Amino acid sequence: MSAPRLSARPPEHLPNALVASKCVTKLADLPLIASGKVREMYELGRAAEGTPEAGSEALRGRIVPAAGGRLLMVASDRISTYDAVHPTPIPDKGKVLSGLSAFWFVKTQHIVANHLVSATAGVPEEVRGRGLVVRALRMLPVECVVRGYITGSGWKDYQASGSVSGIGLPEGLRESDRLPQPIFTPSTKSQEGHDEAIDFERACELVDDGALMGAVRDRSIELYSFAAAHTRERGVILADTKFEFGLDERGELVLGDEALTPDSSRYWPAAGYAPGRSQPSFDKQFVRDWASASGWDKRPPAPAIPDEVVAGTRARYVEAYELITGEPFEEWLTRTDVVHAQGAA
Ligand code: Q0Z
Repeated sequence: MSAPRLSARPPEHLPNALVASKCVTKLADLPLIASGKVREMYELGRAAEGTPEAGSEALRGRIVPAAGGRLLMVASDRISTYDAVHPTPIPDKGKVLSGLSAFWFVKTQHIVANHLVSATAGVPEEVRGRGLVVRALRMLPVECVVRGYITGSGWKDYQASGSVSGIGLPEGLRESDRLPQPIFTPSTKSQEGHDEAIDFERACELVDDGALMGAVRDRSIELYSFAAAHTRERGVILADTKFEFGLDERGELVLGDEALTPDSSRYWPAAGYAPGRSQPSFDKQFVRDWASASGWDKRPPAPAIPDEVVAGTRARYVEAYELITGEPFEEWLTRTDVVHAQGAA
């Protein structure tokens, strides 16, 4: 029995029609190597010739990059609620998310290295603002969740057992309460594509390196604490977030994927925060409220979103960008815009 082939080519089982529908015309040139519900990852090639690495199959098995390889990570305007993607895009959502990731990568460099290479050079014009050039990494097979507040699956686990991810918590916590200190609650993708909570010991086994996993946990908590303190001063609570790390060709730990975006984090407006109930999502609450009231049974296919809900949701994403970064969203668009020379010499 041969091991699954780890390839940087689009999977053969993906119908061409699907690939074509997911690729913006120009990007059809680039090999699509991973796609999620709302974003795509393309291979850009090698920055410099290096020894191609076979990659360790004990590790992720998603993408095994050549040493020095570059990827293009593209955030779409698609939005999902209740695990289903709506057919209606939220204009500029992808740009807001890529702008926020880039902001946090720059802002947290002192905590841990990250995979961001460029938001401009090497980004095809049609995905400017939404696309980030990143270093290809060997991703660790663990999702690094940090929680500063008790909500979602953490709240469910706490109610059932008094602990989350093997970490005992004080008695008497209410839903959405702030935790005495942030906790690291790793997870792993199960077959169904849903996250499966694991404890730290299991994460060490999966990564096959306890010291590395200890560093991953410590960096994750530091990243969360730094970001949560920053957003709290700007009226936004960072309840929890998920990081993904990888190793570069030198074996150094590098923060990858998206970072501290509303899609990988729970952001709550600080105004109106009250423990004892679930909190409204900063970005998606309009869509959730409308979807719940619409009578949709929350099973795919998700319904089209009305114009006023799209507009309100877009405004929330832009507001999140501006509150968190402290700059007008227009600045990000300008920084990533291609300046077309008009008869320039
Ligand atoms: C990220 C994902 C996305 C679908 C693999 N720097 C990296 N090197 C190697 N692999 C990855 C990264 Cl970020 C990697 N994902 C998650 C992102 C679309 C899946 F944009 N998977």
